[in-house]
Amino acid sequence: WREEIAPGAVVLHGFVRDHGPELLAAVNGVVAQVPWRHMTTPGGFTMSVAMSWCGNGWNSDSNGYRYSQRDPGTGKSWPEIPAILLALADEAALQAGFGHYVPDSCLMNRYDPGSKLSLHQDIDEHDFTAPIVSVSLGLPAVFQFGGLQRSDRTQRIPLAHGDVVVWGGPSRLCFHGIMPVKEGYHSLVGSHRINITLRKAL
Ligand code: MD5
Ligand code: FE
Repeated sequence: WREEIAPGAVVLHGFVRDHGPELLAAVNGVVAQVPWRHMTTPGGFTMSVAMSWCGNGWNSDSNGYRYSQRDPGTGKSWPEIPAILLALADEAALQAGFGHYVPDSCLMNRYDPGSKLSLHQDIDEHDFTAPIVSVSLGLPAVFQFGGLQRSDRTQRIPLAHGDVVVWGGPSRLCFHGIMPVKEGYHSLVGSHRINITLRKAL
């Protein structure tokens, strides 16, 4: 079912619950080319979340964060966004009321038990009028959803395998994070949570 948790933030519960195997195959195809990696934050910390990506890729180093069309190491373009992810993003955005959606970047996060994502805003994309479509697979997690100021109070939103959230409108720039993922086992994904985000980055 569809639940609007704040203006512009729409949870599509179970939206891709029946497509786990195809989605995981798409993730694994990308990960074969862009292996999971733990990025270093500009502050010098190693993230507990492992990342991969396709479309416009992601870089974080001492210079900060930015998106790039190519792998700065090899000069080659990052892999294309798999068709199943483009189709899912378009359907989810449409269903959430944002109209047709064509993302140019897809970031994937792998959380192992204990991994977390501290409160932050996604502000490195060029077009804040476009929503971000986020897909949860595997172990459940508790999402922290705040306001436009870091100090604003946060709601805790449980996210399960197959849930899709569309973050647009006034919620696009809200602070958010993921609480440490609890130990567990998912029959398809194993001891991980995987989150896929589709974005308009460049
Ligand atoms: C996750 N990933 O579950 C989340 C899902 C990230 C990240 O936060 O940056 O990789 S995306 C959640 C999101 C995106 C944009 C806006 C808001 C939430 N929001 O306003 O709460 O791994
Ligand atoms: Fe984020």
